[in-house]
Amino acid sequence: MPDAAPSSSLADAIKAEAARLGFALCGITGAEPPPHHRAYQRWLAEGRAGEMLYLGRQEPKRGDLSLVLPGARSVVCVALNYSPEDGQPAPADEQGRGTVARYARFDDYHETFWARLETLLAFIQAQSPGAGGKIYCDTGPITERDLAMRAGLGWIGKHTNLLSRRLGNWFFLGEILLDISLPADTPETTHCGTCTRCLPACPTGAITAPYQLDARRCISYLTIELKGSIPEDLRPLIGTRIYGCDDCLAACPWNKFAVKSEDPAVAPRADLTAPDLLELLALDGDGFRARFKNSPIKRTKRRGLLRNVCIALGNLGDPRALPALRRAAEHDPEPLVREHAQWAVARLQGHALSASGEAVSPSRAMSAGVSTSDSPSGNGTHVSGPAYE
Ligand code: B12
Ligand code: SF4
Ligand code: SF4
Repeated sequence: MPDAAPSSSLADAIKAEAARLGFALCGITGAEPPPHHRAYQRWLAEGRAGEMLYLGRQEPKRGDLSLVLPGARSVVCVALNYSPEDGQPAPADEQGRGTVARYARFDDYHETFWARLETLLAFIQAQSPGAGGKIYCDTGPITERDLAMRAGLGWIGKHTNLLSRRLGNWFFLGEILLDISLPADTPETTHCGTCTRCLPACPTGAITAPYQLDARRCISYLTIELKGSIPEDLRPLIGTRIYGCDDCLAACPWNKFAVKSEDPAVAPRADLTAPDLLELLALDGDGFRARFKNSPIKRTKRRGLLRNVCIALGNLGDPRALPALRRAAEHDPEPLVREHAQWAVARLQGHALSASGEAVSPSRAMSAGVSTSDSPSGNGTHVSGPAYE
């Protein structure tokens, strides 16, 4: 697009349209490289991205937005609030239920979000004919939190997520890259102060220092992004979390300003909020596809979710899960599921023995071939957090 003076009336109109579309926040920044690109490069070089190899492939584009959209000039950043009513994470359930991160308790947000961003881009193009634009939300080669902070939406907290004085930290980010100039908003400054609550709240110690996340230890990575076997030393720390994790976010005191979202697109689905673990373990391929058709959980495929379910059942310590776990350990068609079911069986047997006064590690119980009663009267130890080891 030819040079033109940035139009503040267009910027105001975009923000009004974003609000009409249900975005809780909207701000604008220039298309210069994101401020923490060096930190991103270091993070990659240290191997902290684990198996998320796409993050390395995206590096050049993330550092130069004109490789994403030739002539990129501005970025419109928006936030979609998904704050639930209660302000607390769902408690780990004592009746054999798994914990799903809040953002995955409703239909896949990517589709809703994408459709609204398309409407917003069409609005911009109607106001500014010929403007080129590209939409992103989560999947693209841009560093969303960095850009959103520069657009004034909030600041990157020590847990590495963006938080806002108006919303706390329960919101998604989305962007429209544009090849037209728009007046930039004032970047937000950090307001974490001396607070460090999110660091010890992490069950696996994944936040290794303020603003530093080792994704390889993050339960969100382990339960969603990692395709293979979950490292054994981390399994007990995962508790009953079967898809994502919210602990560092839930610890943040700024959530007292969170406003419950009334958006029907993010209304929690009862069947996704605390699913029954044995019911999930019984799903075959068709059952999995039918149940998670519109849910973000389909991302893990059946094998990934059942892997997580086995870990949760092992951690719950209820021996009533043993028959189903033994069946999975022997007969599940997926080697990944069989391996995690074997781990869970061994762990439950270890629980049962230690409850009877004998200290036995799951691996010793496994190698000794120790068996235990499947009786529902078994006094299963309920385990649900980092303190249970
Ligand atoms: C890869 C990824 C992950 C990975 C890695 C997470 C991470 N922190 O990077 C995993 C799978 C672990 C993950 C988990 C989650 N994710 Co995620 N994820 C992404 C993705 C695709 C890329 C993130 C990225 O670039 N990481 C690179 C590394 C280097 O980033 P970093 O560790 O945060 O380091 C940066 C900062 O710390 C900063 N920095 C360094 N030093 C300093 C110093 C100061 C003072 C400051 C201010 C900043 C700063 O610079 C670094 C480079 O930018 C983005 C979407 C996108 N394209 O941006 C979504 C995104 C970040 N994820 C999101 C969400 C919701 C989550 C979860 C909450 C989901 C869940 N409940 O399970 C968790 C939160 C875990 C956590 N504590 O971060 C949202 C966050 C929304 C928000 N309000 O911030 C995003 C933006 C998706 C979206 N469009 O909404 N995610
Ligand atoms: S999402 Fe969970 S595991 Fe990941 S950094 Fe936050 S508290 Fe730790
Ligand atoms: S818990 Fe404290 S340190 Fe962590 S992000 Fe929130 S305000 Fe910042």
